[in-house]
Amino acid sequence: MTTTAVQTLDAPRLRADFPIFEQRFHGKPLAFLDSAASAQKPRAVIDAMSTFYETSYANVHRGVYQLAEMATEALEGSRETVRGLLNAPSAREVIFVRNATEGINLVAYAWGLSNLGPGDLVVATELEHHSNFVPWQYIAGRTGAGFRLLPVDDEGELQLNALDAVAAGGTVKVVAAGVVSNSLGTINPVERLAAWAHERGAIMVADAAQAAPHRRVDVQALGADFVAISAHKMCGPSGVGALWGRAELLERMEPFLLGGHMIRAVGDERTTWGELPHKFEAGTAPMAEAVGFAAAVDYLHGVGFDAIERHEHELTAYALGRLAELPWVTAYGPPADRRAGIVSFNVDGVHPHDVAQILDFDGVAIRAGHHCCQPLMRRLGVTATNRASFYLYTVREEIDRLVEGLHKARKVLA
Ligand code: 7TS
Repeated sequence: MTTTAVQTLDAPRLRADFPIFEQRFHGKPLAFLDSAASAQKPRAVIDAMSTFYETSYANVHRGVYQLAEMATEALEGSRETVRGLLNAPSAREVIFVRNATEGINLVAYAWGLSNLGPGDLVVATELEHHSNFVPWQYIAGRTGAGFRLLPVDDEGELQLNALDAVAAGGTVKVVAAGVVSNSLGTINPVERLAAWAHERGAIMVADAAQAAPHRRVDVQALGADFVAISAHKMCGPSGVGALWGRAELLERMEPFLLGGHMIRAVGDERTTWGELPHKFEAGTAPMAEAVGFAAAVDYLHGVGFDAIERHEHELTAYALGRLAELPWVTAYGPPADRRAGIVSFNVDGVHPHDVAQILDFDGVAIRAGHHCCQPLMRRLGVTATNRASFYLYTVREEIDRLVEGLHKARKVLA
């Protein structure tokens, strides 16, 4: 007889790993419902970075002395950990960048400037975060290529049946889409978009910044050509992220940033580029940050991605259910079974910033604004929303405190 173990997680126990929860805000315990903006850090990540600074710190890929070799090993070991996280075929294809935004800019500049021109099209989506929208709009503009948007329906799900119409009249060269929407939590069918892109000879650029913290991101299963993530959204430090790209594309691309470390030989007239990944890693690497990133990945593996996904799904269903009890709240986005742990909503007659302010007095932290998705806000017919987002340390009681706060906000402000 075979049994399938159902992976679960114990959020109250995991909270003890995160020093931030020891602190009070306005005299209240912290209900941190803004992990989609950036996640909190477990002690394991903070300690890994401190230990690196205390025992193994020197600049990498330069020194011949033992300490420099230790630092280089730490950086390259971290790269291997990120490779494993993404199931990338080779660590050469994993480039450390500052964040997902920089990773996408790298592709837009280094691939886009050389490969786009008049008659070509870049197809992004109405759901995109500005990070996977503005670089493409800009590079399309600079190269004379067209920039088109795949629309969403009223629930914020991509309308794949509009793809061919969106692509009419041009040669699609780039399809740029997020794996999970940061505003609505929508989980996008990137595998299908990638197949559609490849049928047309286009590249697929997947923004996995909001997916990688919460679910397994397997670059080979996604079928994308480039995938960008940020460490800070997945319990890692700020200042580091990763771009995965197919080696055959990266090898043919011009560099993005230029300077130290990324060269093979510098002549007075002309310079040749180093091997992957170094060609795309100009300057001193984010060494301690990469070590923290790897510690975060190890931490998440320890908790288990299946357990994280299940936990968030339960919280999302619970939150949507609680919000549905409030006739004066409008929630946006698809049903709980088709989204990650993100809930966007508005309280009738109250500006989202005022709602967030009232909640803050009770120690409840949510985000209010356009969430770097102005095109999506226009599509939804709003200028801003409130957004609560959940992670492995979120407990139901925090959602109850959110709902209590909404009652209060309505009473005081509506
Ligand atoms: N892509 C998505 C889907 C995101 O959610 C974000 C950040 C980014 C890209 C950019 O990440 P960065 O690390 O390069 O800044 N999203 C948010 C958010 O939802 N609230 O604050 C930042």
